Amino acid sequence: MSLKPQPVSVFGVPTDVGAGTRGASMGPEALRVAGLVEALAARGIDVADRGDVAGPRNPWMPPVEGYRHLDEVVAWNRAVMEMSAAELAAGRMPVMLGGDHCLAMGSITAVARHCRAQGKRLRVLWLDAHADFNTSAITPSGNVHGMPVACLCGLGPDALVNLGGQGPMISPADVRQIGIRSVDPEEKRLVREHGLDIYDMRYIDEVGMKQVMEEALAGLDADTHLHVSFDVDVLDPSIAPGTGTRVPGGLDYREAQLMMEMIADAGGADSLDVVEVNPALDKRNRTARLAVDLVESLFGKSTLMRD
Ligand code: 5AB
Ligand code: MN
Ligand code: MN
Ligand code: MN
Repeated sequence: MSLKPQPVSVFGVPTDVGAGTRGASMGPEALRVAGLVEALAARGIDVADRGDVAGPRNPWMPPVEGYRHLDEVVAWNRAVMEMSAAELAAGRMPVMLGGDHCLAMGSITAVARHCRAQGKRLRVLWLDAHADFNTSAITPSGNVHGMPVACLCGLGPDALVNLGGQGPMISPADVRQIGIRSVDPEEKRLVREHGLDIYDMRYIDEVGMKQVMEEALAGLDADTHLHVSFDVDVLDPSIAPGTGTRVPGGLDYREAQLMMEMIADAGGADSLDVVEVNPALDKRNRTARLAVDLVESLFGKSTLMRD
């Protein structure tokens, strides 16, 4: 399959209301400064920068009944959902620049509704060190960026599960998680119970990224919408220090690049999140620059003479 020549709309979501460390709110600007929009334009892609969506400030309060900042999380996700839905309806590929990973609830809710309306199948690639499958009952932190996959699968508060109408929006069978290496004890039980398909770091070590991606992308066809949710903490902290929840033992540069290249080879993504870039923790915008480099690979940049 060759890359779909679809136009792209980039938008920023400058908030960290779902995170436990402040600073991911500066992620969109860091990604722009690293040249994300220009890099796509240089590949001949029709790309528009829609600017940033707006939402409430981070009140920086402790969790209430297992959630931190639930009202603010809902407000930001509604804005993300509306922007993503408008771009999908216009036939454009939404690229959401976070912001923390709670925002994937808004983007994926929009994508799931779009798929339903178009009779398409959905495949979500969740690239992350974490499974993000906590609930208010089991979360060790109350931070909603640790809960988006569970909420999308129907395990969460009504305001998030039914953000785009009657949820659940997706099923665990739609999701492939890659790069996982930090799952909380109760979260582990829950991902097993719901049968999430997890390609953890040990599996990547054992069989290699090539086989992992062949398995994660198996069964895609022209009627499948591919959503990629790229949490930069999937990368090893030695190459991507600018993120709030660093876990050692992540993807090295070449593994990450191959992962993105193989997505491009499979036809590319139809929607994308780039989240959890935290410039306050970064060194000279290194993490944002690496994210841009990898997004270029996702859009078909090849290391050899293949493009
Ligand atoms: B991220 C943790 N599991 O729930 C929790 O960065 C971390 O979007 C969540 O993957 C990390 O607080 C959320 C300990
Ligand atoms: Mn995440
Ligand atoms: Mn993560
Ligand atoms: Mn994080």
